[in-house]
Amino acid sequence: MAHYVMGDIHGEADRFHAMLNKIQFSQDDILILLGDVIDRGPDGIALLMEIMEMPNVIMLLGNHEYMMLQYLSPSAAGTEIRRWNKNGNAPTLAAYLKQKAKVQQRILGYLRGLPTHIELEVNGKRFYLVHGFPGENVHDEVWTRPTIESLNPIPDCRLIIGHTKVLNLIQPEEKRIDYAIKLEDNGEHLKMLHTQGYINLDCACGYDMPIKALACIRLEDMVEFYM
Ligand SMILES: [Mn+2]
Repeated sequence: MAHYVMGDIHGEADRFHAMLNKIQFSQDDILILLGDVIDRGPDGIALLMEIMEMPNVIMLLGNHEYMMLQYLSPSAAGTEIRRWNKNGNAPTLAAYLKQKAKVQQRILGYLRGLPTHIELEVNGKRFYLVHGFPGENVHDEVWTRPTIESLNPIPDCRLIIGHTKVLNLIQPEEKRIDYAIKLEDNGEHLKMLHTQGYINLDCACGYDMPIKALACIRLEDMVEFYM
């Protein structure tokens, strides 16, 4: 039995399934998803419906699921409509609207019940997992971005996050394209980022970027997997 953590999937079901296969994920294992299962890639709703049926998967709320809930709330404000529209919602919204009302309600109920963080202990090591960064409320935990220098505010545990693309943390904006081209030329992809304060798993899955990867880490031995 092992604990696996995966970063932002953003609608890439093929990569998700290939990763499950690669880690030989079984019913005895536990998988924690750091949120942002939906948007950008094509399969967000199909992925959500699959994950909802997996009893050994713990999903955390990402800012994209949070945006979806706000957008689909009867009292959604104009800014909430525009925000999700600007953030790659098209494939998710189209697939959601094709579902029967009952299924739509099940999806929203599932998303409303998602925690924003989880603390767990594996082999005597403590972990705090969250989509954005530890914070005081839902908004802060799903939206906050660290810098490369940010330290872990939660004592005595390793912090594992998603949300902020590794590339954006390790390169200033004007150097990102050159860096990405160099990685691609070398046949490499983005890897998770280990800083003094946290481990970031967001390797740009779901983006139109040749160097993207879906990242996964096994908490027992901190072995990393990429797909
Ligand atoms: Mn994301």
